Amino acid sequence: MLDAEKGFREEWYAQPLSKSGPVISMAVPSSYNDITQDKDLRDHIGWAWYDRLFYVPSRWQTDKQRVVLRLGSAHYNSIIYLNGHSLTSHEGGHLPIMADITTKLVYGKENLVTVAINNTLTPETIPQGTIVKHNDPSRYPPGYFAQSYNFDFTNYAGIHRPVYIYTTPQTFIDDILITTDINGANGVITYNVTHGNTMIGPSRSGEVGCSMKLLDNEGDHVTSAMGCQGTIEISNASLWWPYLMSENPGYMYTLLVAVSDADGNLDLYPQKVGIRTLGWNSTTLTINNKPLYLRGCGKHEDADIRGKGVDYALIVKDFSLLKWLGANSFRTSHYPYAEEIMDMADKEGIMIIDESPAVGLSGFDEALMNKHISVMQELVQRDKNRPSVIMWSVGNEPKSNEAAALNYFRKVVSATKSADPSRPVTCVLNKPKEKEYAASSLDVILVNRYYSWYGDTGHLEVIKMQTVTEFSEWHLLHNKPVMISEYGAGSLPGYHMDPAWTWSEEYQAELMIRNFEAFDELRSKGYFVGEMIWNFADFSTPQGHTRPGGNRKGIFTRSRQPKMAAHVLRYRYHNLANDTLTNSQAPLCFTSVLH
Ligand code: BDP
Repeated sequence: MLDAEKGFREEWYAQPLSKSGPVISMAVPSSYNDITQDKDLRDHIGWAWYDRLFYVPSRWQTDKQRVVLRLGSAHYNSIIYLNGHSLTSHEGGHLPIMADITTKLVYGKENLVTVAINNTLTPETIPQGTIVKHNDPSRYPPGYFAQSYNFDFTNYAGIHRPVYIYTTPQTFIDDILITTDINGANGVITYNVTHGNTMIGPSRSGEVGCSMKLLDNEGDHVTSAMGCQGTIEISNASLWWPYLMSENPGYMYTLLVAVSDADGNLDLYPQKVGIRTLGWNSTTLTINNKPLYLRGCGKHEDADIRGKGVDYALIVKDFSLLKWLGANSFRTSHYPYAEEIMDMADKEGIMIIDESPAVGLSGFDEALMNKHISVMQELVQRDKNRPSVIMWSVGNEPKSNEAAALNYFRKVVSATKSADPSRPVTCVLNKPKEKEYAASSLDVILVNRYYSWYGDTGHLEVIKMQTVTEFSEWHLLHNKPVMISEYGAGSLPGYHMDPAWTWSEEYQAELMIRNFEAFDELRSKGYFVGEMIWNFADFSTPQGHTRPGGNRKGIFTRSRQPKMAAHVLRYRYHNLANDTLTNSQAPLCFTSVLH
């Protein structure tokens, strides 16, 4: 029988793991599931242990450096030890874990970091899951259990994002909050820098001062300012525009923040700043006062071998494909993505609907709500300064037909708005609008609909009618902008059937074209603000008889090769971009989609 607590009881963290038993090599960052030939490791439920010895120079101590350990994310529940002592713990994957380790290090020697990670999901975790215990001894071995969960992607586990140890001076920049505005042709940057001080060594510090230097995207000096809070106005500012809405999308200044004290400590942080405004009302979303139409994809962090591990080549490839498609946006379905991905989005001018890991929630009690609010606060804290983030999504497809969802979503949305009043807040819905309790709290209504796939399968001819009716009614009911956040069909690359038949490339492509007819009619009504195909690429799911090798609704294969659907979408997105440009009088930079 499995002894889940063995590692804690035997204090595996007290020495390198290899002293407690056999270890295997593991890549960081990566999910551990698909790295080896071992089925038990792929399907593992429970604790996994990582460790690493690392050398710390004594210079860091003589220079009185503050030292920080930062994990980009680890999934799901992590306990971190340093040199055999408990350091910190974190619940939830997809968001960073940080700890000041200055006084816990041994300088000029090797140090040991140990991380215990548990991927078990329960009704109290976000996302939720259930451990199903099978007690029938005639059918299952003793103690047999399985993990089940209500979402359609593999619950990959491990240290998914880079781990850093970095230093700062003992007086350091703790946080920077940037907001931006436009005043005629001028850009306005408001900043608020908070700083901290470690108590190592006697400090004569007294006064701490902040100074700012603003550089343009070539690194040339624009202006300077003093003070930890302030406003900078830039004449004839270059604004942050989305891809295909300007000749120069993703324009960012660098605010070089300097914090110094009387001891001569100087901490510098180059904060990227994209100047843009967002607006929303009952029909429209705007960026820099121009109406927005989102042409995008739902995505996943997903690849073979690596699972959800950060992979730089894949990030660049995905952005290259998004731009090839003419997409201007994606949703980080169904959890916050790596900061490396968000950096690319800022730089390339790809707009993001930034989603929390709250996928498929039900239950809606107070404990879950408080946890959900903390996750939203962590997410806002991480991504608040990113120009690419144009909307927060508190979750995907909650069971919001449960009456308790009303109060629950009011509070989660309102807490998100207090954390960041500058962006609209949504939640991706799929319940019938007649009995739905989250929508009334949202700024923009996002709905997933799979006409002619999960319902009326094979009847592509009903898509237009059903989609137009559905989305018009959502708008009528709530008087808010609406968009389709998921639609699509599975297809097996190379499988062709004409007339179209389910799972063929033709069916997927035709389903999209029928949807486009509906979207165009809805757009002409003036409140339909975007469309996002499900999904950018095929992705891994739990094994199941409706998931041949995973979810096959990708317009690209898992290895990022286009299916017929990708060409169809490319044609539409570039045409839409061209339309938007003409309508908004923005400079034309249409890329031909003809081969
Ligand atoms: C939607 C979910 C998404 C699934 C998709 C599907 O939001 O996670 O992968 O359905 O069934 O309901 O393909």
